[in-house]
Amino acid sequence: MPLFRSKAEDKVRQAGYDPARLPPGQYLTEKWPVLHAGDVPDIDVATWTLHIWGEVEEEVTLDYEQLKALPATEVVTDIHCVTRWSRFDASFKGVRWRELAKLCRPKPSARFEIAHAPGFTANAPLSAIEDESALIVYEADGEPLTADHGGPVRLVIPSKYFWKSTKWLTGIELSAVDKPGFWERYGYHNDADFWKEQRYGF
Ligand SMILES: Nc1nc2c(c(=O)[nH]1)N[C@H]1C(S)=C(S)[C@@H](COP(=O)(O)O)O[C@H]1N2
Ligand SMILES: [Mo]
Repeated sequence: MPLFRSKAEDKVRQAGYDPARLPPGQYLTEKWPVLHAGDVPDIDVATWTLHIWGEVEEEVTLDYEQLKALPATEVVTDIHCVTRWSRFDASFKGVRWRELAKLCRPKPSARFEIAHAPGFTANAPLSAIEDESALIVYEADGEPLTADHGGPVRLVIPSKYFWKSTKWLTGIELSAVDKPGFWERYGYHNDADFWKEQRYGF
């Protein structure tokens, strides 16, 4: 076993976790790093909206109160950044895609979702946000999501490297065709499966 891996696994064991939870090439961090390109946008909860459009029967715009009025779900999950840090048992509260799908009614042609934020997009198959553990998040670790971590509202897609979890979420576009996002166009792997170490390239 490579030295990096055995040291990383030792740290996981010392923290009381099963090393099998650590994807290849990752190490455990106890803190929650803040990572993004550019500056933290100044978003006012009072005027923030989430717009859902594209391959839908009904275009939907929700404000923060309307989002919070939808059935909420809490998810405890591990998150894995392509820069190699992993954080275990992160807790998120928010709304499952299925609640938003009831409102926008995706067309059968909808196969991809493109999450939009100011100056940022990230794409994934629609199935990635249909996943039980994916959430449109407004609370983390029991507190309202801070601006640093993408507040007021971000996407969390635990099945992919964390760059697909768009912070400062303002829109979800459904598309029949895939549209590579900010990091994907920069050379990051389109699929971003951390078990397969799909970090860069197609
Ligand atoms: N809008 C936006 N969302 C983003 C990013 C970004 O640059 N802009 N960076 C991504 C990357 S690379 C990571 S690892 C996570 C980091 O989330 P965190 O700062 O809450 O740990 O946000 C993702 N979402
Ligand atoms: Mo990342």
